[in-house]
Amino acid sequence: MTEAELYTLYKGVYMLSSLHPPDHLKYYEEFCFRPDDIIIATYPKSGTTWMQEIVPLVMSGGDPASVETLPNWQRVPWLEVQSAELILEQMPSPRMFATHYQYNMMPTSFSEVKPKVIYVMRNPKDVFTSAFHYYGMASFTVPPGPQSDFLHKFLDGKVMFGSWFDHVKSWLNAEDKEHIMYISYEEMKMDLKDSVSRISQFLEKSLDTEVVGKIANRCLFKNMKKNSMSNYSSVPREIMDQTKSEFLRKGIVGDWKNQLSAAEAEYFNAVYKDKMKDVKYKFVWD
Ligand code: PPS
Repeated sequence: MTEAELYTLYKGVYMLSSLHPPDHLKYYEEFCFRPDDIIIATYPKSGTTWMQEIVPLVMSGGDPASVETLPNWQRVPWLEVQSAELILEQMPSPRMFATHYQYNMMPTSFSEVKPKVIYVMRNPKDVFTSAFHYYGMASFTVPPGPQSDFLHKFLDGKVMFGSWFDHVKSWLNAEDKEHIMYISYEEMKMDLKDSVSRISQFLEKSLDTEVVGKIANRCLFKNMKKNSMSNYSSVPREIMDQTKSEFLRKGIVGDWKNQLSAAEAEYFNAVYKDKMKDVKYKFVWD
């Protein structure tokens, strides 16, 4: 299957035609946010599922009921994917949503209401590595083909939700940054307790140290991997073939070193340097 068969160009980026048909995109365009909504915004493969575990636990004060009974896509639904079972307008406040949209794709109501956003970033070489395996196991994406081909597609933004560079730059250049928390996958790996604590402060949810510790423990890779509500094990094999690559695959920092050749890493670095030359943000991986 090719890009032309599986993707639609929407606001200049590739979207999956099967998951995001025109009526879903229109619905999102007209969506009305509430001031107490919480949005997890990510470029794919940057830590979305992880945050879909952390934020509900923070908001419930550590009560695991929702993460034990609801799949991640129901407890923190994607705004660009609508399902008949879930009417977002009927969800009680505070609602939690995920989105892979770039900042400039967000609808009018978002800039008017300014709900809280947690924007998760990850070293793009690890995002590439994770995506390469994911595109190989998810039947709704264009198969990655040879790694060198996929590398060019990734660096040119010819993949779902467009270019990593455009995505990250769009959110870093957002207006009204006081309602956006920026955090990286790497910081979460380095100190999950501290990350949970910072997230709870940003969400104005006061938690004692013991609860923070319990949440961090639940959200460790090895523990989330066992949670059938978060590991995509209920998705049929025809849609996600986890015998090819697990959704919760390795969960580490720096796996790109096992994936990219020296020449590929050098090329990646050169593109990165050029595309990120005007960005002042200090990334953990730089
Ligand atoms: S998606 O498809 O965009 O929703 O994917 P996303 O959840 O953003 O990213 C998937 C990667 O995140 C890893 N992951 C974790 N790493 C560490 N700890 C925890 N708890 C965790 N949960 C998910 C997941 O394994 C994917 O990364 P890779 O490198 O492929 O393992």
